[in-house]
Amino acid sequence: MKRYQRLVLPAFVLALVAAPLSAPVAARTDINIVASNWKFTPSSITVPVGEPTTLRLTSQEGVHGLESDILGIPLTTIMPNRFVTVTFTPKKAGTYVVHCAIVCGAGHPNMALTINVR
Ligand SMILES: [Cu+2]
Repeated sequence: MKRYQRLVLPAFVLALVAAPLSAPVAARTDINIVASNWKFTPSSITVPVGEPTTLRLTSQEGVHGLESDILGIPLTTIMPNRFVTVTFTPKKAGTYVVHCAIVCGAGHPNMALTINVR
């Protein structure tokens, strides 16, 4: 065995062994949501309890919003043709109907995102 092989091989084995130890403990859930007049697409999502979820939100038309004290989602304004992200960690399993947080027109009262926490 040449000298460099004796050095490289142990380093390679060490990297394989060490990699799982440095991997993140919990995988983060990322979900894309598109708002329009007057719905969220998708209208229903499922997220894990006790783990962070990041929503990546944009609007196709109109200014909309998302906010939920119980789920830990701060008021997030969703602007047309912009992307905004919000990360939250739901504490309790259940089905939460989160209404649009910004008055956006005739369909506003019925505009909601259902978040299933499992
Ligand atoms: Cu609205």
